[in-house]
Parts: sequence; C-alpha cells; structure tokens
Amino acid sequence: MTEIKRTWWKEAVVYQIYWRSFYDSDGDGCGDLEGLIQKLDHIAGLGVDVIWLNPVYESPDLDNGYDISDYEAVMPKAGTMETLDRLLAEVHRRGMKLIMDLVVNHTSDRHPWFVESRSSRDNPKRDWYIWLDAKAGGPPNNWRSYFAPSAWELDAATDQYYFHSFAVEQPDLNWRNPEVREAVYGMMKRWLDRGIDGFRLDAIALLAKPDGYPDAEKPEDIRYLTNNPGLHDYLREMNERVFSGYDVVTVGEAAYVTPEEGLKFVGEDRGELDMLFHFEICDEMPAWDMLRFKRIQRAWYEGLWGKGSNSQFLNNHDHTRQVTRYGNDGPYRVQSAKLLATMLHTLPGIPYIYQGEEIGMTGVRFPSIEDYDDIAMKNRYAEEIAKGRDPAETLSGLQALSRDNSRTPMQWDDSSEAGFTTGKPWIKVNPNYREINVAKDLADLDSVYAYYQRLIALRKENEVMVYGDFEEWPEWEEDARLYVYTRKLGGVCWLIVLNHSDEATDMALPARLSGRTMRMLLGNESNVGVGETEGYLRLKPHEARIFEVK
Ligand code: TEU
Repeated sequence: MTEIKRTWWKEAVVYQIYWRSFYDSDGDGCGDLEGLIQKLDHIAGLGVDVIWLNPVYESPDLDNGYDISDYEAVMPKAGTMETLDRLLAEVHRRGMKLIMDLVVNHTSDRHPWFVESRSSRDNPKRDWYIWLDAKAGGPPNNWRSYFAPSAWELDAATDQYYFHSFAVEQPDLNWRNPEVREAVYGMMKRWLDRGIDGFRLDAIALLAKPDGYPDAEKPEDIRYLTNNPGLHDYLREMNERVFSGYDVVTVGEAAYVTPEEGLKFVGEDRGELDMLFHFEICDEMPAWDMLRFKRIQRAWYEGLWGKGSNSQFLNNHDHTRQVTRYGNDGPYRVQSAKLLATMLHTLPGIPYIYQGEEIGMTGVRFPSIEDYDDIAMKNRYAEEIAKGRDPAETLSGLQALSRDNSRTPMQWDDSSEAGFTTGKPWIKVNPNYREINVAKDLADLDSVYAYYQRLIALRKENEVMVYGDFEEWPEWEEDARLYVYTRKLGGVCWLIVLNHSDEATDMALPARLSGRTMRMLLGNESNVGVGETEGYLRLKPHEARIFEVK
C-alpha cells in the first residue's frame, strides 16, 4: 500500500458559496456576507469542513466579481472588510475553514494598474499587461477568447491591442513581468496573514502565454490559451514565495488538462499547488454518459492517485446543476440527487458541494434573454444574432449550459422569492422553489439535505472514503447503467453500487462474494428488496447503496 501523506484538506468536504445568490440580509436583492454569516449554521449543519467563497473583491461586477478592480477591498454589495473578518471568525468558530477565490490571470479594465498601463506606451506599468501592435491592420493574431470573438482589443488612445482571455473588460496580467508577480505575491501574503485558509486559484492554467502569439490553426478551439510553457515556473515560484510559508490549501482551476498534465500542478513532489479542479467532465461531457464518465474516472485515478489530489464535483457556479444536467430532475429528482452525491463522495478525491446541491436544486429555463445575466451567454447570444441566427433558436441552444442555471438564488423556503430576499432578486428565483427549498428538506428526515448529512458523517467516521484505493468491478465496467466499485484501506472494504438509470435493475452478485457478509451502511431507498441472500441485488431507479464487505 502506498505511504499516504495525511492532511486536513484531503479529509475535507468543500462547500462552494456563490454569495450573491446565497442570502440577502439587507433587501437590496443581492446576497451578501452578512447574509452568509446568518446562514452559516445551514452549512455547518451538513458537516462540511471548508467553505470556498466566490470573489468578493472590489469589482465593476461585469463577470460577477471575476473582474477585480481592487484586490484588497470588499465590493460594497457584498459588505465591508469588517464583515469579511467577522465571517472568517464565525467560520473558524464553527470549526470550518475559508478559502477565497482569487483571480490573478487578469484584472478588471478599471483596476488602477490597467488604468495606468493603458494611459501611455511609456507608462511604467505598460508592461504589466500584454500590449501588441496591429498586424495587417487588425488584431495581432486570430485567437478567440472565452467570452469574445477576439482575444485582442484595440486601445485607440495608444493605438495598440491588449490581450484578454475572457471579456474585453478583463485584461490579462503579464506574468512574464517580475513586478506583476511580486505585486500578486505580496497581496496573497496579506490575505493569508489575515487568517484565510487558502485560495481557489481562478483560471490558473492561463498565466503563461506562448512566445510570439502565433496564429491558431483552429481559433475556435481555445486550448491554446491554457497550459503554455513557463506556467509551472510561475506556480513553483508562487508556492516558494507564498504558500509554502502557511498551513493552507491551494486549489488550481485548470481547464483542458490531461491527468499527466494535471499531475504537474498538484504532484506532491512538485512544490506547486495542492488540489486540482479540472473540467474534463463539466466542460467536455455535455450530458450524462456513464461509460465516458467511468473512463474519465479511471484515467484520473491512474494518473493522480497516491501522487496528487483531485476534486470530485459535477456542478459549480459555471456549470448547470448536476441533477438537471447529469441526473434526473423529474420524477426521480430526490433519488437522483442522492445517487450523484453518493457517487461524488465515494469516488477517490475531495468532494465539492455547490450551494443548493444539498437540497437537489435544479437548472432553469427563463423565457427571455433579458432574464439572463451571464456575460458569457449574453456575449455569445449577441455574436450569434449578429450572424443572422434566429433569436428563439439561439436562446434555446444556449439555455441548457448557461452559467445562470446554477446562479439562481438559494431556495430557503416557500415564501416570496424563496426567502432569499425581501427585495427584487438580481436574477429570478427558480419557479420550482415552493417544491424545492431548505425548510422543506429540514422537515423531512428522508430529504436530500438529511442524506448529505449522513453521507458526510460516514466520511468523518471512515477514512476508507478518503484514503481507500479505488477499483471498479470488471463485470460492470461496460455497463451503461450500473456503476460498481470498491474502496479499500487496510482490512476495510466498501462496495458501492449505483443504478444510474430510470429503470429497476437486478444485479447478480459475483461468486467471489459468496460466504462474505454485506452490511449496508447507507442507501437512498428505504426497505429495499433484500436480494443479497438470493445472490442478487434488486435496485430501484437511481438507487445507491454503500456496503461494508467482510
Ligand atoms: O472560469 C474559467 C473558465 O472559464 C474555464 O477555466 C473553464 O473552462 C470552466 O468552464 C469554467 O468553469 C473562471 C471562473 O470560474 C468563471 O466564473 C469566470 O468567468 C472566469 O474564470 C474568468 O475569471
């Protein structure tokens, strides 16, 4: 058995808070930090250990805080630095930790650094960003950005283009410049000295840009923005200069990485980051595909297990709610939400809960583009309409994967606006809030929330869920409905059986189980058909079971 390095964050369950949609304490229609403080017991009641807080820094808020204009101030709609300090104290008082979402690939175009940089070609901060002359009368190359048709924006005042991996209003910092790196490291240390417990590092795979900015063969395939030479030099320096001096956790958001590339970020011998947050599922698997999901899980287990830490999640503030996208948000919504939770919390890796997932909140379909807020979706909609596409078809095509699916307000109860605000919410509440809300779940011992509590408690009591080796049972590797695997640590063996389908399914127990006992530890169906004694399991639609096998 591999020598395991035990750490607090490997044993953690992380709860992600999109604070602007969590709870509004002052009736302005936007969630805030005071509201979050008032609702902390809801989170602590799950038994989670770490809170990931989406960006709260001063920002014009064009990309909901991912366009930072002051790294060391709190945006007024969220609260003040005093509120943030109080939140941190209240989180720690409950035995939890807080990691902050930090965006250092780019700033807002209204950050003073960029205001100075764009003011003149010989401004001392010109080289804090990426400026190039036009080529053939147009942008320096043919690259797209995540949120715009070109990754370059002409600044007429100085007649040069600046680079932006995301929106025009999010210019990329020039990480080649040691002054930029020094400024970022100093800011990071001041946050860590304030007592936060780490960072979720946004778009961290984009820091390095290729020499010469050559044209892309396929501009639409924006992988050229990520994982360029030099990236890991920056991450090693960042760890040496900042993180290595603190007992904190760092999470690298890295798109378009293979397990081999992912290991470079989080290999325990690399001295870079601690935990990977990749998107081979959420970015590249549009709908549920069990066989593809199994292949991805196998590849990442083989690539990282025992060498570096991975995250397990199926939704976040950028991706549609998992029970809608990857489960069943119709007649089997509750069972499906519990099955997906069982899967994420028993697969190898640190499980993340995105706010609302713990009550089985679903995606949404708003009738008009005006109801949507997501800059990525609205920019893409405008691009398509400008090409003459039909508005209704364009909207319909963008709704399923709109980031707003997961950004509708937290559904606290069945009062107006789901108890999220006494004002007009910044984005509409999902109309199903009367059926799906926290109050209803708290009144039901068989609710999704209650199931998450039991699942997390199981993890706290059994380190096999954290450190146990993973192995799929070969009989079901190619089964598109059943997912059957074990986790083993020392003499402990757990068998996890998931029927990810709308049909009841019988699962014959393999001969190697005969003579062994199977004790059910947790399941999402009560009084299930026993079956074990007859050598098979009769699984209901979306049924999940965890057994201890002796
Ligand atoms: O997202 C980065 C991003 O878009 C990609 O890494 C990835 O492909 C994935 O789909 C996003 O989840 C981060 C933030 O999560 C996002 O909300 C911001 O809009 C973006 O960076 C720009 O800061």
